[in-house]
Amino acid sequence: MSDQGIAFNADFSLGHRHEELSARGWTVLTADEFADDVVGTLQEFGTIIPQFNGQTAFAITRKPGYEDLPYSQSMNRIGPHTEAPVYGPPPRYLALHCHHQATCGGGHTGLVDGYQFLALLERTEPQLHNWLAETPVEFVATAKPGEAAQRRVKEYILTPTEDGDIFRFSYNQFHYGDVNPSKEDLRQSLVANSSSPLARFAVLGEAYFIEHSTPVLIPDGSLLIWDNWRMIHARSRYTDPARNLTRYWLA
Ligand SMILES: O=C(O)CCC(=O)C(=O)O
Ligand SMILES: [Fe+2]
Repeated sequence: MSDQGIAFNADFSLGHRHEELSARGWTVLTADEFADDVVGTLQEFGTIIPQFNGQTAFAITRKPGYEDLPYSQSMNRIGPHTEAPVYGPPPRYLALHCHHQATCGGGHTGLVDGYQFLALLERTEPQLHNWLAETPVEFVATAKPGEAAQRRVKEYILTPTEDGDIFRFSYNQFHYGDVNPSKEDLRQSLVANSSSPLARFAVLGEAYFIEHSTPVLIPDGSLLIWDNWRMIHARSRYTDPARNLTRYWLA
């Protein structure tokens, strides 16, 4: 290896990003920190795994057919959620590589700490917290809105594992009974006018997200990585059709 190669590796050490990810639950790598090697860089954080469609890289950009749906390939708002709660386990980390960020004032990826939300519930809503600890919740995911194939799982909102606690939350699931709801599912909310503990949990989670989340507008070329067992994320509505990101799931 040439001296230049050694200097290159030293300059591009990502130790501080690993630290930020574990301390805060999310980090942003600037383009110069990973020098175009997205896959090689992500492999420092985990193993890249297939998503709902079997692909390891998924385009988050506007596609026709989803105009009325809270779906990643629409320009609509997506409510607070953890990714792929129907997986056992869900992807440990999520990454979004931004090719072109929305320039319309929307399109923020919001993040908030789900463990902190649960800790607050334990203090302020002990009965609800107990209910969550004792009651598994069903999660359903249609791979793509309107398709027949579905995954389902019954899991606790917080599942302890040897590798860490897995937190699950899905606005779409709690309101519409599916992580990727269809237009029919959207006609009625299961949370509005419901007094069930799960509906209360959903409302409190949304309120916590609104009050405490950090909106991130990923700069062009940068890579946002977060801990999907810990953080709740969401997306604000946007109108710039050129917004274009690639999503990765890491085990
Ligand atoms: O578009 C975004 O910023 C994130 C969308 C989202 O939640 C996802 O793709 O999982
Ligand atoms: Fe998501």
